[in-house]
Amino acid sequence: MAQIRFDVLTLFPEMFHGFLSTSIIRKAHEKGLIETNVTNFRQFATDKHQTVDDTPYGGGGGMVLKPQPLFDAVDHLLQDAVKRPPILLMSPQGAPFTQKKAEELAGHSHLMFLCGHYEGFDERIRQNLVTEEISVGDFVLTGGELPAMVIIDSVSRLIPGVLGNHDSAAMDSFSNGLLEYPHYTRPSEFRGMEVPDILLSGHHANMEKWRREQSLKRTWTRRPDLLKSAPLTEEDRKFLRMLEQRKRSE
Ligand code: 4H7
Repeated sequence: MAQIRFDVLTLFPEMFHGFLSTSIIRKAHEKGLIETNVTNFRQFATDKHQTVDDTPYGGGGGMVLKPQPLFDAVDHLLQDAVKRPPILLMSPQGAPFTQKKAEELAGHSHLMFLCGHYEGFDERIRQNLVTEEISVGDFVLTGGELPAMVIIDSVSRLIPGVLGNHDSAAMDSFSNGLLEYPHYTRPSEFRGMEVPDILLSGHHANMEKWRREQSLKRTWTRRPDLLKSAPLTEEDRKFLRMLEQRKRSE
């Protein structure tokens, strides 16, 4: 049995085909570690035009997703489920998605994603079907499909066996609370642009120190907010005080 099953409810299942059949996510399926089931909830509409949306009560423009097709789709998908999974609604009004949330979701064996288009969902879907509303960032998209793929991707790579040992999830940015240090590969000089000498020195301790300082400097410059919660050593703090001092004396 797969470690985790993702059910996706969308009007545009084809948006998921490329994503699910590429690279690491494809391999995770092939290894039987993850299972994905994408359903077009239009098939649960009951009229001959397969209507899933309607005009809003109270007037105004735009269309609203009707409750019935989504409630019926969820009932159908969960008819044999022993336990109700978290039912996630992707929306700009949701709680911000973070690495911590990805780790929490990766602890479940089943997740369900509701992806909407149009102006939005009938509020009864939010209140009586959805267990969590999530936003992947402060911007507006035409639908919830890309956010669902973002979440499926970030959760899948946390499932044991999905990543190779080399790019294991414990190794990356955010697991240490800092941004990543710069990476270089051969050649040591390309169009006059050189690789920092220290990385060519072969001196392991110095290279590690350089990488740590580069991570700290990058985080300090680009995302100082992350420094408040990152686990820092006394040596890290000393380096950050040096950066502050250097800035003040500029
Ligand atoms: C729910 C409600 C997620 C979903 C409204 C979804 C950004 C994010 C959507 C809407 C999303 C995110 C419908 C509001 C289209 C905007 C033009 C789908 N956008 N939409 N309107 N940040 N859009 O996670």
